[in-house]
Amino acid sequence: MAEQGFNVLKIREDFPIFSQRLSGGKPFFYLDSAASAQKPRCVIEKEIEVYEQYYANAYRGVYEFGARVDEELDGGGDREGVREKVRRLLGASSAEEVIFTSGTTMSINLVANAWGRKFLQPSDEVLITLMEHHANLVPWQRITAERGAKLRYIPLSGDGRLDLAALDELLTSRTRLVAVTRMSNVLGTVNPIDVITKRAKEQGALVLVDGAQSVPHEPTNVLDPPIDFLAFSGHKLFGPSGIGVLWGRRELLEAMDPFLCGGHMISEVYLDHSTWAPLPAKFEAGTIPIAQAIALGAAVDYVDAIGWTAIHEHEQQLLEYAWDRLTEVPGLTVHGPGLEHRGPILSFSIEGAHPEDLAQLLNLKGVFVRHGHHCTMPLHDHLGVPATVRASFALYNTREDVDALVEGLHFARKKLRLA
Ligand code: C6P
Repeated sequence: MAEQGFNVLKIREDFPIFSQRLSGGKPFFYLDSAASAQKPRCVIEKEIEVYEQYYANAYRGVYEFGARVDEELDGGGDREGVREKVRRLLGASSAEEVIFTSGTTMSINLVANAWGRKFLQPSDEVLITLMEHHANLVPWQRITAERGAKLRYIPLSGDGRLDLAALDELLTSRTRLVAVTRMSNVLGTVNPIDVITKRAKEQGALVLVDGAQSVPHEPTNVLDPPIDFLAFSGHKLFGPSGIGVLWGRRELLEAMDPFLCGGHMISEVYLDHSTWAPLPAKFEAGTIPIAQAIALGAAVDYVDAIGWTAIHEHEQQLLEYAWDRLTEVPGLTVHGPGLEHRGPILSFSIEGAHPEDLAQLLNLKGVFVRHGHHCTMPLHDHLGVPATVRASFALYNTREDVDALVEGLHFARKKLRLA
């Protein structure tokens, strides 16, 4: 698929689920890709291929199937491995810096435990933001408490962007790590990682980027700006669930102790001590999700073939269309910044309507959205609402999805006697 050839209807044909109908033959409108994205046929087929043609454990068997699995993961012959595909996706310099995890949550927990437990001292500070997903908040809460270090938060401006004016006061020589999301899963806010990284480096702090929401929507380059860790989940990038990635700078990963211990992550084991395998095995204890990791490679190839420019343009146009159309719904407030500072995520409240009622009523019209606190309780406290409704878009969404959302909201308001 060439970049100029982006055709959303053709794209939808790549996703078997979009040929499904609801009971009674009703169509559905999937607006929950920020929670998990649908899977193209190439990803599904790749996973089936593994199970049907050469399934075996990874990094264990020298026999033909075992060797094929290892080749799919790490390359060999003229086959490019998944790790190399991910390296390219992230603009990293070495595939050995790509660690397979179960997802963003595991990746961040790995850093908090393996780096934090070893390197955080009682006078140190970790700086995160008020818009973080619990996956980039609770691990830091726990590890800073355990190490006697301090957790500080970058506040938000009135329109849901980071208050960068507060950075000078918060980011000091005591800051060891800044852990920040590139794209908020609620506000859609796209954070200026370049500005944050520059200021962090001036103070000698490391930077961890939560790429769970950004990696599926924009090109990623971990070397520009030069961050230290990046986490993302395969299932939000049209890949399988159960597989994710932690990328880390080699010298940091080498200095860290393992997080989980067991098979594959060791070099030598004696009765009284063990030594660690080189990267990436050191952080991949036990059996990785084999077929899922291999199929993640198919997902990376899929977005690669479509191209980020085409994906971005399509999603931005859809976002603009949704932004305009939602203004037609009386009493609706979209949380977060204006279009120029956000990705394709729209969380909103409607005066007098409970988010769960809205989600239920939208479901009656086949419109699938998420409601709740979206694993961001401190952010919702800041917004002054316990929950919101969220519509999120991916490369396969259309204006029809937006129209269905708006019609569904009019229907919901009527049902709730708001209209
Ligand atoms: N957000 C959402 O509906 P996992 O669950 O490990 O794949 O991803 C965790 C995670 C971390 N950071 C951000 C910014 C996220 O959005 C998520 C997952 C989903 O918003 C599920 S709560």
